[in-house]
Amino acid sequence: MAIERTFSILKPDATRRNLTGKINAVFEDAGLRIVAQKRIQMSRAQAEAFYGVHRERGFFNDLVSFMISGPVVVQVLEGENAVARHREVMGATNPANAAEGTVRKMFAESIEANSVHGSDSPENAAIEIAYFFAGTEIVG
Ligand code: RTP
Ligand code: MG
Repeated sequence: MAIERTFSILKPDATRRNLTGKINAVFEDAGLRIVAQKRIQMSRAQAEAFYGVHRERGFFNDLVSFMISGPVVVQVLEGENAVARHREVMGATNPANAAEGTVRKMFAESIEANSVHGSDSPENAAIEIAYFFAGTEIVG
């Protein structure tokens, strides 16, 4: 299995409740290594561009407002099959449907304030990583 990288966000509901360490412990226990990390306040323009694929969805404006409602932690995770492994431990988008032991089951407040983001394909992971990190900021 090839070593892969994925992009991860700890969302404002997670930073607000001081859960970044607990969530990252779940990722590390799942075999994912944090190879880049920074805490930022996203601008509205930055969040709108990041979620551009969802621009036509009814939840878009609320999602953008939520994502800029407080600091987030953006990070790059590395490991075997990292994209799929990360999504597996994040759990379903809606915490009501998330499996036991997943981050969203344990920590998410709602379908919107669901604590974490993870890339959905290796191709999107590369795009999302490049959106927030210079190559020199990633140390594997
Ligand atoms: P993510 O991109 O954050 O890792 O989550 P995902 O793939 O599981 O979900 P996606 O469909 O890409 O949606 C992105 C984020 O939008 C919010 N959302 N709200 N109110 C709603 O019906 C609704 N649906 C999605 C969530 O914060 C979701 O993570
Ligand atoms: Mg998604």
